[in-house]
Amino acid sequence: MSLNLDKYFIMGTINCRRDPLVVLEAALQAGITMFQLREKGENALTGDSYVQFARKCQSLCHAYKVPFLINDDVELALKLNADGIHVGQDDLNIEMFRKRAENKIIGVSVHTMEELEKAIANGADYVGIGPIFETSSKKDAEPPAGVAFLKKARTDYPNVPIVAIGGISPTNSSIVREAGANGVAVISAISLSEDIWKTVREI
Ligand code: 3NM
Repeated sequence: MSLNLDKYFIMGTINCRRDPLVVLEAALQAGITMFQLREKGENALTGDSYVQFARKCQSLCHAYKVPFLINDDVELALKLNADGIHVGQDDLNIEMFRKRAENKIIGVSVHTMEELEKAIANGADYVGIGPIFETSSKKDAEPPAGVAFLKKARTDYPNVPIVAIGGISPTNSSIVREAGANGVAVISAISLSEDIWKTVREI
């Protein structure tokens, strides 16, 4: 699956007010280029219902030829033959996943230049940089960092695929794109949008 970070939608059931599968299909129809299932937090699905929901998300993504990634859960990603994983600062996960799934996409969240360098050296296909702006979708998010680190990362690593995350919306997406991000990753801008078509077009 090819990597296109342009409009990267991340979602779990708790991020939606409407049926999450309806939200996902609307986002796919509107042109998202990547999808990450991030089933986390209070009241998140677990066990069989989690796996079944993941399978449904995967088949929707497949129908629209959009890569389907899973957050953190290496075992589920391998079991479902997902297109990739996104992980935090967990080198073990990267190594294990790469060994068992050579051609899959691996994304890693980074917050410092050392983490970025290490992620790339370990074989990450892209890095996520955030939170750029204030976010209420991640309880343990660090304070908003603005675009300074993003700009530096882009200057020092002109060819590393970078997706920016955290509080990104149609009104500020151009700021992060201009700062050097290849694309924007969003949860709430799409999952809570009243007009998903318009939001996806605008980010
Ligand atoms: N990771 P929203 S911020 C999942 O900084 C996630 O690594 C972040 O949600 C990071 O688009 C974040 O609703 C939440 O702000 C993004």
